[in-house]
Amino acid sequence: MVHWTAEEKQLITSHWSKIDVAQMGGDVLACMMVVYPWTQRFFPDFGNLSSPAAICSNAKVRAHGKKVLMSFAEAIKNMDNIKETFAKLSELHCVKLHVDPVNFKLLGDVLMTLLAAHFGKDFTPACHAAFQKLAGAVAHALARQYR
Ligand code: HEG
Repeated sequence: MVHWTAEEKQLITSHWSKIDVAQMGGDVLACMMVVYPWTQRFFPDFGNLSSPAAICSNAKVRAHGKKVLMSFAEAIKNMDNIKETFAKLSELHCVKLHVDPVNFKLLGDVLMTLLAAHFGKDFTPACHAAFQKLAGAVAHALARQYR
């Protein structure tokens, strides 16, 4: 189990409360699809993904991104129990969708970049480290069914 210090928990919850999950979620998923274009193939029903502009304004991309970040919110509510919280989602991503777990990490990296852009100087190294640890725990929990 991942151990969290009181400072890590505080940094994560205080910053998380200041983001717009729908906006950030849409941006994260769109950015993942633009920067790592092979991830687009998991979403064959999403319609027009023909350019960065098309991806960024695609309503299905944005709605799915919101869902993804809402499950990060669940992780934050259940920080001491992330593995169990993601048991069902792990089954979906591993057994049904066959998403290569490398992509979980890439999504986490995109989230770090966008959090840094959003918070600027307030995204201190300690804050970055805490969110990196959270993204790592989420990726690990999602990949659980592969192990
Ligand atoms: Mg996944 C569905 C969360 C990475 C591809 N993803 C979902 C759902 C959630 C979720 C909450 C909806 C589940 C449901 O409807 O029951 N995804 C999630 C998280 C992460 C992640 C927290 C974090 C790393 N997903 C991820 C990556 C890919 C991917 C990296 C592919 C590159 N997710 C994927 C697909 C679906 C979901 C194809 C099904 C979409 C659909 O058919 O609606």
